[in-house]
Amino acid sequence: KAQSPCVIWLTGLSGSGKSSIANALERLLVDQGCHTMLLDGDNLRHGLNRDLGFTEPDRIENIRRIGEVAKLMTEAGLIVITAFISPYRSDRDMVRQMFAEGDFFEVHVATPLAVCEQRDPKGLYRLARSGVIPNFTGINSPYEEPLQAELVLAAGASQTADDAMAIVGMLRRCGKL
Ligand code: GGZ
Repeated sequence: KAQSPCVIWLTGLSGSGKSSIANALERLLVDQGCHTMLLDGDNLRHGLNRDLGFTEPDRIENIRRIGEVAKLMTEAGLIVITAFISPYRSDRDMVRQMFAEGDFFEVHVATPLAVCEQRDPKGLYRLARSGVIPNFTGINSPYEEPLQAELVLAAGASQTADDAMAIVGMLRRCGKL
């Protein structure tokens, strides 16, 4: 059976593992012959969205544009994977509304703040704590946890590969693969 276009929307704190999971998932899908597109900060915030920062209105606009790009790409037949903090519930719900029922999969990468801050791969939490970075998610800017995510990847407990496999399993159960 051919793939059905859909969006796998990863949400979670900085350092939660979204990008690693997104990359591992894309690899698994491509290995099965799927046509995919991965949207993340590297290809969106440096280009289309480079005029946007991290204030509330800018994050809202960031997510709105990403939703529109994801919509175009699913219309082209792709499986779209996104990896953005997307901290506001209303923005994630707004994007969800752009897609047909069952075509939007919200995946909460639920690694706790303490674990993300302990990892601090780019030293951003340290800078946020010391007041150098304003509006840093989890420190002095909110993260609104999903209430009804299609999948919750619990607490930084499992390996990236397992998390990616769990998403593939969900897509299979839902008839997308
Ligand atoms: C959160 C920030 C901030 C602030 C820079 N708050 O770990 P990273 O570095 O690679 O991922 C974070 C990324 C978040 O961008 P998003 O487009 O995903 O955010 S949102 O969905 O909220 O619009 C982090 C870096 O940008 N970064 N400043 N103040 N993350």
